[in-house]
Amino acid sequence: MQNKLKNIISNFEIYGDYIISVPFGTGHINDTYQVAFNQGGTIVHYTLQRINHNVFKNPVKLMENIERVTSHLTNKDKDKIGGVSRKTLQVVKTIDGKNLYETEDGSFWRCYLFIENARTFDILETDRQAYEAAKAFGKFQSDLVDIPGGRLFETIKDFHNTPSRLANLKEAIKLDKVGRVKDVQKEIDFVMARESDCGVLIDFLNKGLITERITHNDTKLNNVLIDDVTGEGICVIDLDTVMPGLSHYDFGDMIRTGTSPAAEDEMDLSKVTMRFNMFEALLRGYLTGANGFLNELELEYLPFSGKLITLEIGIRFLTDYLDGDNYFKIHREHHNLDRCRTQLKLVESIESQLDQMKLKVNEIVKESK
Ligand code: ADP
Ligand code: GN1
Ligand code: MG
Repeated sequence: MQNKLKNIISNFEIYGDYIISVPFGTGHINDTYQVAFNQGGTIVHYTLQRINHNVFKNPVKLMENIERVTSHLTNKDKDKIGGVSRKTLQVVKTIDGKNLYETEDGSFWRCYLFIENARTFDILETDRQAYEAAKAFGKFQSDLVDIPGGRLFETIKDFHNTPSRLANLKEAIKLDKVGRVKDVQKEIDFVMARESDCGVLIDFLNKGLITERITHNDTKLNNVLIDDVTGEGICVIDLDTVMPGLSHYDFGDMIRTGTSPAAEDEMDLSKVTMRFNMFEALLRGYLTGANGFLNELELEYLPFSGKLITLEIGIRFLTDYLDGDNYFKIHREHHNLDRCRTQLKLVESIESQLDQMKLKVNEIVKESK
């Protein structure tokens, strides 16, 4: 593998002596490596990623999106020097000037500068981290409001179309490809009891009550780098799904991944809960970063968004479990079912706190007027 990776990275515009590639991160889709070079006595790192093109069918257009987004964000950054910033991902080109390298066997690779002295957290430890990460995502959305060049390419169609995710689950139940339906009736019943929630946000969009925006669409809290020294949310990463979407699904995914003290695949469900203090910190951070661009209905449905996307991701894990684990990487038997169960438990916890969450939104919006 080292030889293969060394060979791939040699096609990018990087000087120095190759040292080593180390697998990095806990993502479910792409393969990520941190690659080290010795550049005149200094060790310099890069991020090398294989794009999963079973999931992202058009890597070329995906990278065009990323180039547009990163150039726009870099232009907005007042602290940058010489066109390079630590606050935005910087794409490293291949030696023939492309932003993507395709191997002979048809896999697609890209490379970024590695951002040093910052890290991501799979489980947030403090309110401050929640505040800073959400602020970075809010600013990200707000900075992209005026991206030039027309609508971004949809890298995955219907990515956050919850009714269509539910339809996929129904199809998987009908086909029962690997005979697992009999073991998950409780989970299926839980989801079906919430069928009417699935279309709420899409219906608002179709009625023109909320607006399509440029959103990140995978705002897992481990997709923001937190600065080791200042504790600020320094850079939003994992840009494959940046495309037209609803701001709710971004805020909702912060609730999903930032409020529970338990891992996404925790088997002890008693540990899964929506911590209200983390919700409040996320809300304050997001509203500060987004800087007033949300309308009243968008604000009102922020708490609900946490419930909806958690249900949606639960539906997706369950569907993949019933399909035989083809989409998300798994590392143990029943991994997708374990992940589904944490999501459904978190849905319950959010449901039981929805009224207080709404009151908190009102309180914070009033404070800022
Ligand atoms: P995945 O789609 O697998 O989640 P990410 O793009 O989020 O891939 O990268 C995985 C992890 O690698 C991140 O959580 C982060 O810790 C680290 N990482 C990715 N890109 C960079 C970068 N440019 N600088 C520093 N760390 C990075
Ligand atoms: C996947 O690649 P990663 O791990 O950041 C998935 C997200 C899910 C998430 C669940 C392209 O994200 O939609 O919310 O897993 N990404 C894609 O943990 O499907
Ligand atoms: Mg990621």
